[in-house]
Amino acid sequence: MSNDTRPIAVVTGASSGIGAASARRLAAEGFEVICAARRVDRIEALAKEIDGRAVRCDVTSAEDVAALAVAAGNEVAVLLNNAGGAFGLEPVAEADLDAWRRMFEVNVIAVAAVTKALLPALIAARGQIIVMGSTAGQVAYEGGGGYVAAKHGAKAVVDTLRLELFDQPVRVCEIAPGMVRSEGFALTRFEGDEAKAEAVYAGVAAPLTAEDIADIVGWVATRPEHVNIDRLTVRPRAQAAQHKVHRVN
Ligand code: 8X3
Repeated sequence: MSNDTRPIAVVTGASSGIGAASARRLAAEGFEVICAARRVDRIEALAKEIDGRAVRCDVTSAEDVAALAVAAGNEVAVLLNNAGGAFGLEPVAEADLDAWRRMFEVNVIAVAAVTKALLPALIAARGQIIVMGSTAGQVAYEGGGGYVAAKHGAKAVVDTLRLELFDQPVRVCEIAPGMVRSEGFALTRFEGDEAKAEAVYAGVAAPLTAEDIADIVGWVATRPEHVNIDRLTVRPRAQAAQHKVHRVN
C-alpha cells in the first residue's frame, strides 16, 4: 500500500514523444504519474526518473486496460489519453484497410476503453480527462485518410463524453496539435523511412516540440476545478493552416 499523497495522473503512450514529455511535466506539477505503454524498458526508466510508476499497457488489449485500471486505484486526477498514431499517407483509393483498423483501434476505441475503465476513479477524484487529438481531427487533407478519420472520431468521443458527463465532477478536454516534431510520429507514419519523415518538417524553422505540448498538458491539468478547457488547438507559427506551411530552403 502506497503512502504517496500526490494526485495520480495516468499517461498512455508514455514511452516517447508527447507522452513522455507530458509525464515529466505532470510529475513536475506534483502528480504521481503512472506511465503506461508497451515498451517496458522505456517506461521503467521514465518512472524512475520522475518518481512515478510504470505499467505495461497495450491500450488495444482489454486485459491490459483492465490491469491499468487496477494499478491506478480508486482515484485518478488526470487521465491523458495520449497513445495514438498515424500509419501511412496513401489516398483513400489505395487505403491499407488493416492500417485503418489499427488507427481506429488506437486513436478512437482505445480512448473509449481506457476512459471507460478509469471513469469511476476519475469521478471519485473529481478529475479530468485529456485526449491528445490533432488538427487532423478538424480538417481533411489528401493522404490523411484513416488518420484524419480516426482523429475526427477521437474529437467526437471527447464532445460526446463532455455532454454525457455534464452532471459529473469530471472535465473533458481535447488538445489538438498541428505540426509537432516529436520522436516517432512521422517515422511511424512512414514505417521508419527517415527521408520521408524528415520531409514533413523540411524548411520549417520551428515545428512544435513534445515539450511545447507537455507545457499545455501541464497547464490544462492545473486549472481550477470549475474551469473546463474544451479544446485547445495549437500549431507552430509557421503553420497557418494544415496546408499553409511556411518553409524556407
Ligand atoms: C499530427 C498533425 O498534420 O500530421 O497529428 O495530421 S498532422
